[in-house]
Amino acid sequence: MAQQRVVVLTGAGISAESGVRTFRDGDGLWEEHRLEDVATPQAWINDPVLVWRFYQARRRQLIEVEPNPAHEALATFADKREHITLITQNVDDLHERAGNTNTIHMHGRLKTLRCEQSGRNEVRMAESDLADDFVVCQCCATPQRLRPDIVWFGEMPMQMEEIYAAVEQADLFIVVGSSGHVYPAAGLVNVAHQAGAKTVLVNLEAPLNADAFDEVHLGKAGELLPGLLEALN
Ligand code: BV8
Repeated sequence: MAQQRVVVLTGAGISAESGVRTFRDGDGLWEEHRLEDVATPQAWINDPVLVWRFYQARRRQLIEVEPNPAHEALATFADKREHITLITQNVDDLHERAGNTNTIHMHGRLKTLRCEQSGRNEVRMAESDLADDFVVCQCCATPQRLRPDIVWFGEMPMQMEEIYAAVEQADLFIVVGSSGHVYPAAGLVNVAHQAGAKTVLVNLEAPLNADAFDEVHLGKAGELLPGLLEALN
């Protein structure tokens, strides 16, 4: 069991019990904003102030939230495994704060901002970086306005080669807290299944792609994940 290659993919549901809003639940982020207005490259061109304020509000919230028992259980589990890859669709830093290292943030991160001139990203979470005004880079002779270091709809997710390589080698593929709406993330369970992995889902409700999983555990990640991972050790 210890030699098993494990890949874990998390979504907004794993951070829900930390108080981070999900996207598609009742009080989700997409209830207030049309995704096209705040999470696409075109939105950033059309109304950078609206997009910037949407992300600045979520960046400021990072300071108020803490990892929950699901993040902690995952970090403890990963500590004991030799072959584990943690991929998250989330842009918060709760996996890192729970102790996970080298988490793959396939949809980017709220903590870092990206210079569109140089392509470099830098952590910018100082008080002065979190106001509603734009923030400029420190890497160009003429400071450039920084953009959120987020993968928007229509943009290529990060580290896809690494992600496919890990999923194709997996013996066990666990998804925690995702509605299975967004591709290519929602299709990774099929890649894992094709590669012969056992596929397990932990989610509050049955998501769109529930049928693709060998095992489905419905409930809160903070309540189910600790016991489930314990049983795997
Ligand atoms: C891509 C950053 C090409 C933003 C995000 C037209 C043009 C271009 C592309 C497309 C197109 N039409 C469709 C596409 C593909 C598109 C897509 O999938 N659209 C959907 C809406 C149909 N995908 C893309 O554009 C992607 N890029 O395709 O590029 C490409 C691809 C591959 C190779 C080469 C080129 C880019 C997608 C990334 C978009 N950016 N995030 C931001 O965060 O502001 S996606 C966004 O949704 C978040 O990152 C989030 O993580 C992600 C998925 O949502 P979930 O994590 O699942 O969250 P959700 O709220 O939906 O669900 C929460 C779940 O948790 C629920 O099921 C709930 O029951 C459960 N839950 C709640 N509480 C708990 C719980 N579970 C357990 N415990 C609890 N306590």
